[in-house]
Amino acid sequence: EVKACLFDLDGVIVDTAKYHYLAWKRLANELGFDFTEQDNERLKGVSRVRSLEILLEIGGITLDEQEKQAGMDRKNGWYLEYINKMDSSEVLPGVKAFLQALRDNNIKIALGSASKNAMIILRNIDMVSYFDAIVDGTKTSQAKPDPEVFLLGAKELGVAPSECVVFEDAEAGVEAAKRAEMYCVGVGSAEQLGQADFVIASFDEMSIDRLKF
Ligand code: B16
Ligand code: MG
Repeated sequence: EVKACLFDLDGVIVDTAKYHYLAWKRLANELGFDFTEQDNERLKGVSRVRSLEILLEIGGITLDEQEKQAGMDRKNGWYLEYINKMDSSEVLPGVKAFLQALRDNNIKIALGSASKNAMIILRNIDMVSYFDAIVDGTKTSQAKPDPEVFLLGAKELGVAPSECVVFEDAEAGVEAAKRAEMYCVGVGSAEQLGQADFVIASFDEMSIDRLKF
């Protein structure tokens, strides 16, 4: 029986990937190379440090620890400028209706995001109150595909992993959910999220009935 649903943030509840992209691109350009939207696919669901490492690999650049920290800080400053302008109009289609249906059916709700900026985003889109537990990048030490973020979510909700369903848009996140031994619904393309138990293109396709497997 499903007792809880755990949601990734970026790519599931909102599309902040476009803001991450613009901010990383600006850093890449400052460092003297280009960074395409296709390159950005590699950063989805990946931690901030790992994102920087991938970016530097693409540019063929090495930085020392201090320069890396400065680069991440600059990128995050630009990213914050974007997310501080977000409002509830950026919540992806069908998300609020599905979360409300979960609440009406007494199914618990948690956030399981790698982002250290998750609280700012949830406040700006006015969705903090939907969540019974919020696990984000400030609470975890292991990045996805490590299952830590989802296991911590289940623990905070007081439910067993086998009673949880995870919604994820990134391959690393789907892998994390499966390693946590949770049921996983992919959000996006079935080709890319083959490891998920089933895939929806958007929450307009999702309903409580589809949780009864
Ligand atoms: P921050 P999610 C992830 O969020 C993003 O998908 C990923 O691109 C980003 O690098 C990561 O958060 C860290 O974010 O720099 O804000 O701490 O998909 O796990 O909700
Ligand atoms: Mg994501």
